[in-house]
Amino acid sequence: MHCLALSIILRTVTPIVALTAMSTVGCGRAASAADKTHDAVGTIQTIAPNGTYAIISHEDIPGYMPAMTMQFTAGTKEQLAGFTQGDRVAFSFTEKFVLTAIRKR
Ligand SMILES: [Cu+2]
Repeated sequence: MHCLALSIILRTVTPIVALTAMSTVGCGRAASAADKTHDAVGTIQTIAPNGTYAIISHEDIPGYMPAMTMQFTAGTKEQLAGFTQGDRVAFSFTEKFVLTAIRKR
């Protein structure tokens, strides 16, 4: 009886502890330059056949980059599924040019 109750409590508490630990780590790193993201708007020129990157012509990003055509790495394997050449997109990316978000506009 006690073991069952403890097991239920542990199952309930563990994900919360894990989430708290993750958000604590996230907060500690939030100020680092490597985690900084930028927002941009552009047009997709190419999607890699394996979905690992996109070449996007982006508009001027004030204070960061002038308009140019460049490669962005997909953040996940699924991220660029459903996008194709010519799509107008709004997207965010890290200082290493990894996409953190992308949507059609
Ligand atoms: Cu650029």
